[in-house]
Amino acid sequence: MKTIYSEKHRLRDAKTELYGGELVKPFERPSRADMVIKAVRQSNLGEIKEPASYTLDPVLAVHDADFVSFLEAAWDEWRQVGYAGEAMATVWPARRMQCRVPRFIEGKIGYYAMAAETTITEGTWPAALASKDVALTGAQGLLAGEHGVFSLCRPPGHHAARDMFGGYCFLNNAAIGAQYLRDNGAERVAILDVDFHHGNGTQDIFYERDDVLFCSLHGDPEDAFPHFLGYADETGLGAGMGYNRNYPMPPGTPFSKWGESLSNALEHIDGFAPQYLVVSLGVDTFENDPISFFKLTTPDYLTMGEMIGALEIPTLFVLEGGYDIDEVGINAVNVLKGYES
Ligand code: OKP
Ligand code: ZN
Repeated sequence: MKTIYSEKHRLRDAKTELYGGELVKPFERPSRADMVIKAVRQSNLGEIKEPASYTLDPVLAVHDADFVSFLEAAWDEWRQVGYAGEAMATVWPARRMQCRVPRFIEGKIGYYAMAAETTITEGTWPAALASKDVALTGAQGLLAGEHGVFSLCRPPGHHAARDMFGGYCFLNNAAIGAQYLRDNGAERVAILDVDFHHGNGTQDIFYERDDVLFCSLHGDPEDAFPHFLGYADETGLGAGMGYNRNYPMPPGTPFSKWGESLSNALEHIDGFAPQYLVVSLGVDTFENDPISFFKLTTPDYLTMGEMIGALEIPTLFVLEGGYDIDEVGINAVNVLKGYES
């Protein structure tokens, strides 16, 4: 399997994340991708390719234009105010307040943020652009007939909604890739999100559509980020009714239980008969992940890959989370190895 990878991920190198009331070094840091590409090399998974460059058109196919313009300009606008720190949201259009985009950057960033932990910094926008190129180049590989491609995206994307960033995400790489497949001939595309966190952004983008099936396995929003989406009763709206499936699971969930949800999701995906599958591949379900609460082990990721591979659908794997720096590479590559076996 080919891996698409860009060194430009390094441009996303925030100094701060708001965590537990403190500003800490971000969990989502460049060394994550270093560990994943190292594991790809050591396992001889296959060729490693630079992404091609794409215009904003495939981005604007899933994100609102005003949101994209905001992301592009946010750091400059923040810097012009003279603030010493990284750009961070501190105020939101909460219940019964006006949902308008204010002029001043402090208001604007609050309008477009879904959480406060994720700062916008100098290289964030170019890194996000490169990350979507990695996803799109992977999608192009599927269109060219490849059976599986790994898009080693960083920053991740699945929390990014049509008009919101946060949860370490800016542009929704998996959604951009899935939409690109749709726009280039595929009638039906399924997205399977195995990251520990609910893919609220991806759900948001496709919620009213029946051409893109979204299935997400994740920590119960009662207990886990993003807390305000990801319940089992969110099944889609309008034409999209029945095309969204959430599998929330409790703290301590081991693979024996998690795998039952996966089997169920895979059955539905199989019944949908998509031309392509996009997997939002987060490995923060790992037992030692510092910010999550499932109990998957390193060999479980091989089994996960085998189960996905049994569907025999051309699959684009898009990297999402995974914060145990020492194991993120081996766990992610195990899924790909399992898929190929
Ligand atoms: C991004 B991805 C935990 C706080 C969680 C944000 C997590 C973003 C995860 N107490 N903060 O889905 O891996
Ligand atoms: Zn996650």
